[in-house]
Amino acid sequence: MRHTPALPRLPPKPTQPDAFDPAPAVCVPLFSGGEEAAGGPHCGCGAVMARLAVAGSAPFPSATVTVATFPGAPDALQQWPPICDPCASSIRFPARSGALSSNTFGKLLSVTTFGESHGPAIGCVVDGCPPGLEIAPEEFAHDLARRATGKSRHTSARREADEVEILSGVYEGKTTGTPIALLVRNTDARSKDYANIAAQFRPGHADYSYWQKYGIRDPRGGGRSSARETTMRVAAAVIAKKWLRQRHGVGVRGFLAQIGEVQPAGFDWSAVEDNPFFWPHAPQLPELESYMDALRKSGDSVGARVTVVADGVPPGWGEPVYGKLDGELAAALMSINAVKGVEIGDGFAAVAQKGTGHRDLIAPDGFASNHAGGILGGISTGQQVVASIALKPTSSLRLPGPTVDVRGEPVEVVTTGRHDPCVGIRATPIAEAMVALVLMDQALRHRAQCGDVGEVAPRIPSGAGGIGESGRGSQG
Ligand code: EPS
Repeated sequence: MRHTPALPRLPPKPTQPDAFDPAPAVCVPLFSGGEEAAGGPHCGCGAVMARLAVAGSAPFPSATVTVATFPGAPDALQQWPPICDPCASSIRFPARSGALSSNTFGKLLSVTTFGESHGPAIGCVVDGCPPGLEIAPEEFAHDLARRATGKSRHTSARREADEVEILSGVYEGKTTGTPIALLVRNTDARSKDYANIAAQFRPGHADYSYWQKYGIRDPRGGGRSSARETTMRVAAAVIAKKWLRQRHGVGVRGFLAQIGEVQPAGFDWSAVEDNPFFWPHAPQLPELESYMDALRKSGDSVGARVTVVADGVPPGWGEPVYGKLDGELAAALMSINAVKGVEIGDGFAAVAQKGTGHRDLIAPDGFASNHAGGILGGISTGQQVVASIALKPTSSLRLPGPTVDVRGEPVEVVTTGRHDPCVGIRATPIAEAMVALVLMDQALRHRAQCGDVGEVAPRIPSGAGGIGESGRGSQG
């Protein structure tokens, strides 16, 4: 994808000082979220205290800086703008990575989701997508259907249309570089299913922790904690997947790597999209069907493991030390409902390995294995990026169990309604989505900082150890 500006460039205008134009003399220490300054100079340039107040919420935050009145601050510095250059930059981008209530993630590509399971709609704003990417409402249908409920008897029976409306950021079929707002209306919520448990806490569910945190919650379908929210992650990632494919030849795909005790007995990528489980070994499907049928009849639920693989990621994506590619993948994947563990490459198996076994030997014709999951030092190596997640069993069960109500009184809870006996079955497209969004953000950040570096060493081919290349999803 290449975006060509339609008009010739105009000659540059003389630079105008803007509202934040800094006076270079002094520095103001900054504290996000309106906290009081704790003391100490910000950059050793003779600072005065200040307060940074972030108003509004991402993706439309605004920031104001006020010089605090405290003993010793020179009078001349009580008025705006006494600020030095390094601090000015942090004022200009104050809330980008620090949206206060954490409904936004990503830096250069940021995604904000909103909405509850039984509200009128859910939606997202994707900000930072480069202009000129062709995108049409129909392109969202495929991945949203892969994630949707009601597609087989093994998932929730709720039937949502999951139709994406593009509200902004796209003109004549192309992204304009402005925020892309996507909306999906909720059409099949059945809130009466939740009437009996509105004042109770389901064991193993977010009911209790939301209540303690906010003192209020929308109990209908779990409100904001519902997996319904993941619809918008998948929708946002349709944009990221397309950009990654067109711009870098990167493909992101996943599969169900374990359900309960059952593991794939073979591996074939072409089998994955042909069954409702995203299972990579077709001969096991009858066994899985019976397993799930028995589980559903029993009223219980089960956990699962999903693995996501990104092919074609070039070396160099990821920012040490606090923006490591693996660190951001872990955070993004961990933010998916029910996820309790994330592994990159061999993950926790590395605990029992020796260095000689774990290191991925390098030769000019390629890496000999991929225990690292395609990331070293937080930066991609050019091998497959491999991440796996562990999902807990669904906590909404029709089998009774003891709990307490909002007054702390003991009660027995029974959850009726249309729940997934294994949330992992629908998690493959969601995990792919989070990986794609992190990769696109990191790709844009790599271009922003290191776009001029180019390739300084011969690229080592991906080599052995790719998922699906050695018959069983082995990593060499
Ligand atoms: C969910 C409970 C069920 C699922 C829902 C996730 O919702 P409800 O009881 O409100 O029908 O259907 O999943 C979706 C609606 C979806 O689109 O993924 C939960 O508690 O997380």
